[in-house]
Amino acid sequence: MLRFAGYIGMGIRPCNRTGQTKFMSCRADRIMRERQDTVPEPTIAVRGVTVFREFLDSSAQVSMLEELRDLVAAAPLLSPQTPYGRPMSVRMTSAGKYGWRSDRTGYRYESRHPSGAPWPAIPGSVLSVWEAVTGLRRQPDCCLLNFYGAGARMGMHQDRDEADFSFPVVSVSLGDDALFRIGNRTRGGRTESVWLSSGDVVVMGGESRLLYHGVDRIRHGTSGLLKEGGRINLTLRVVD
Ligand code: MD3
Ligand code: FE
Repeated sequence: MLRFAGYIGMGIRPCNRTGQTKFMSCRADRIMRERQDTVPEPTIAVRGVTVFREFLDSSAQVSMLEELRDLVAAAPLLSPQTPYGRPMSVRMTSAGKYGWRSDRTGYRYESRHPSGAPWPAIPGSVLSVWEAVTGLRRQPDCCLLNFYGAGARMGMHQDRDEADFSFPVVSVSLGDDALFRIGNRTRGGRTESVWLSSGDVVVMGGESRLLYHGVDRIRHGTSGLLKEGGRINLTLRVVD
């Protein structure tokens, strides 16, 4: 189901504090053996952020999307407000032990959708990506689903609502192309931008975990995956 089109190098580097380095290298060895008959496409690493281009082929994208439709049916998309009272252009929902929420009172993780229902389980296809690129036995606590319709964007921010930054954050892009911008550990300064396309997987680990980042724009209608266009980004995080 998964196509390991990206070169597995820097991406397989979670925290060495977990004491799983041995397990990791075994796994990396196995992936490399499995990969010997495939031609690795180059993976880009920008400031330690690793991009696995077309990690998911189109059939894997379609089957993941089917699981995401069930997820959104169980936990409908929300239009979050920023703590400054402005509406976010990205619509969001979550799966897993925690969902990430934003409203007038701030950003936080919560155990339930505002409907009162617990968040649905993280789909198996999504957990497979996490396992393949991180090699961690620890599963993520949160799968945040961001939906970008025409004109949606996400301002520069850090992901720092989690307890342990030694765990990586993994992102899966589906649907329309997005211009992703990567900055620095503090706000401002020089940035570098990368276009992300459907099926790309990004790993932010180690030094890159606390870099400012954002999504400047979406090229609406560049992918045929979603009939009405739009982009879905999944971010997987260990929360506590
Ligand atoms: C780089 N989402 O949900 S994912 C977010 O495409 C978020 O929807 C964006 O930023 C999106 O918080 C970007 C890629 C990403 C996620 C976390 C990072 C890049 C990161 C943390 C550190 C550096
Ligand atoms: Fe983020």
